[in-house]
Amino acid sequence: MEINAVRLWQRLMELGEIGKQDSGGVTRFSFTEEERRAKDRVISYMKEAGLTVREDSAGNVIGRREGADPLAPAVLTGSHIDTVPHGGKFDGALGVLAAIEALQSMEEKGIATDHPIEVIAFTDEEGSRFGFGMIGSRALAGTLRQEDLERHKDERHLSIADAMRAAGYDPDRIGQAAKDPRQVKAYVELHIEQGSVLERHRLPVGVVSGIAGPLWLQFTLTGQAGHAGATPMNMRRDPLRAASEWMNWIYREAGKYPNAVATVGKIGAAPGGVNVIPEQVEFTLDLRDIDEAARNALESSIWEYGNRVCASHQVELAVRTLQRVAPAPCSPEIMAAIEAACRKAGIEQPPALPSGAGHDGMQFRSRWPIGMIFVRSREGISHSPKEWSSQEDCGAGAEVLYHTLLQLANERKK
Ligand code: HGY
Ligand code: MN
Ligand code: MN
Repeated sequence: MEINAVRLWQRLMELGEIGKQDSGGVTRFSFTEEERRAKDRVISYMKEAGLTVREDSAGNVIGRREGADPLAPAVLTGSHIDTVPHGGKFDGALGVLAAIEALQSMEEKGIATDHPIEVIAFTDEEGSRFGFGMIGSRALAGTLRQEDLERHKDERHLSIADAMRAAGYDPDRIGQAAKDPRQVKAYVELHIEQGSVLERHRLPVGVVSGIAGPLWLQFTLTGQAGHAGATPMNMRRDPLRAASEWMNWIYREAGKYPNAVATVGKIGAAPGGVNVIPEQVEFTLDLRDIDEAARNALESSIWEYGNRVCASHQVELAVRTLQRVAPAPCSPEIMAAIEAACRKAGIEQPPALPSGAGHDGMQFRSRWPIGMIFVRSREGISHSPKEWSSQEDCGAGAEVLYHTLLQLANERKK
């Protein structure tokens, strides 16, 4: 094995202590003190690996290893170190730390590459704090807008811009984080699968064929508050009744699509009294499919049913689109490089599989080729304190990333 799997594991466990909760999970939201400590720890690892480290105007931490040809476009790799609430210690962190491990191993072996390689820890991939994710990768792609930073707010009504300023960044400078596509050759990310395909195949590593696109909607239904005891059932304008009928219909409808998934992750009722018919209900919908046409068809049927069920309960409906990310296919060339790297790592015939989860790479879909390597997740569990991948599988994934980066960084651009 070319990489040092023990060092990688130690760093994974160390980073997993930052933001650790009593639940055993990890909570590290963007522009918070926990995230700052995690970034500083990652910066120290990057320096140990001999990388030149900088933080861009969007808070992305970037470690660069020069290539023989200083003008050659860079090969990018990395992932995120922010988490969902009570998340696991592998989601995102594995991709950042394995990339650092790969470059440190190259350095220790005195291996040069033609192209420079950059490891990036992206700001706020999850969207946990502001309901708007992939902030750092959007900034790198040049698609992050000032209005995005003002529009999305956290639970304390602080905007992304406010939080950036409080953390010492200048939101007016986010444009400076954009990368010129001519300066980038490829992007490849190692990530846990967060599903159970690899476990079913009894394989440690897989090659990602494409990334399903998340659509996040926020629905607000407004009816009439009333007395729970004195208001007959047929005289109510109950938004929670409309919402529950709608949600059940959404789950059944999504089940008719082969690759679609629909999740209501957040719900709130106001004023929130046991004996009060709610006046207002708000809930979020996370809708995904690897096929954009299927997701669009499902979305329009959901809107149609929603309008009907709200009208039947005389409830008003307002909708906000929080984020709409198109599904992203992976580059066949990078997939081939990963397959060759698997053979070098002693893993024959790794399966190609789609990613149901979203990832930073999808922000680059129309700018430079992207690829992803998956590592087996125990019982397919993620976004949970029970998220787990073995030391051996993490090492295997990092070994495949090492060989993939060497291939991509050494091939002369055609
Ligand atoms: O939501 C996702 O798919 C990713 O974990 N941000
Ligand atoms: Mn995640
Ligand atoms: Mn992730």
